[in-house]
Amino acid sequence: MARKSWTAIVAAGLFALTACGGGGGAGGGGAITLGFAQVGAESGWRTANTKSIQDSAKTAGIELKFSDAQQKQENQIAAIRSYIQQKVKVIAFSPVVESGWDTVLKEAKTANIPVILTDRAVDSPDKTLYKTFLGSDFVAEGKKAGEWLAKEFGSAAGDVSIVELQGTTGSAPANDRKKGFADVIASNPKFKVVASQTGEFTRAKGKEVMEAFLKSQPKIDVLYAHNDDMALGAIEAIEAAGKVPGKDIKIVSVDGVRDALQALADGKINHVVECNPLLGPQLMDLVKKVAAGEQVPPRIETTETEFDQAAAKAALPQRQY
Ligand code: GYE
Repeated sequence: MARKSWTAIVAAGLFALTACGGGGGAGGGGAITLGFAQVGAESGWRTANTKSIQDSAKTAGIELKFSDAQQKQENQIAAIRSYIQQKVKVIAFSPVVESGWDTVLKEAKTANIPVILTDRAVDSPDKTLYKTFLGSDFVAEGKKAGEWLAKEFGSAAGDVSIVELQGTTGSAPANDRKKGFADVIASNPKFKVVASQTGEFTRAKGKEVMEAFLKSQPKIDVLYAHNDDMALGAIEAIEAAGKVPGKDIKIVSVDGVRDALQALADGKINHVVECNPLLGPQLMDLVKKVAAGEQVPPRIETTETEFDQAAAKAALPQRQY
């Protein structure tokens, strides 16, 4: 077993050397080699994010080594270790969860390979373990969802029963979107989150958990989904239960992928908070800068909007993803 993995590592190392002729490796000339450890392919957002990274690496002339961790932290750690072994020039990754990265990040630092966090953050207290973070303010996104709710149900009499579909347990967007939303709705005691569970950011799980909510909860007024895919899965469950999504149960979700904007235009979703997946071009600029040893800002946030029905209808014809 041990012999086998050594052989694989040595083979990978040899391959890297012959494939890039040392060009992308530490200290070499030629194309910059970027190792990117992606979370997975769990959502429409993620698919758009992957495409943006792959396309913009090509445009920028950066040699991309890409891996898909299938939503598992251990796979991402293994991918990062293999990039260190291959002596890539820069490592970037979107950490599936917030905790547990210090060891592998220290290994990259010791190997003198700069790391860029994209999309999701880590909770490491040592900020020297990575050069920068590029992504969204997820707490602000959760707040926007809460503010929409407060406006929509501001004058409603009686309690408002909310069910919440959380993203991947322990991930930055799940933690922060939950917090931002909770902070806003806490100001009015009539807002009650009656059930909250992870739907792992996928349609299938969103549907499954919503089915369970519909069985266990006598009254559901609102669904807050941490991403569009879970909301879209939940819509199927709501319709199968003989209820009308967008009317009997109001829905607010985060991302802004085409299918969700279509559901919003069709009246099945009521509000979508945007989270921008098109991080590729900005990431490639940062890769070039850190590869050249330039200073970069510690945090770069993307600009985002919100969609009501009219905005969704207007945006749909040009929506890229
Ligand atoms: O909202 C969700 C995806 O990390 C911002 O991950 C990203 C989230 C996105 O699975 O759809």
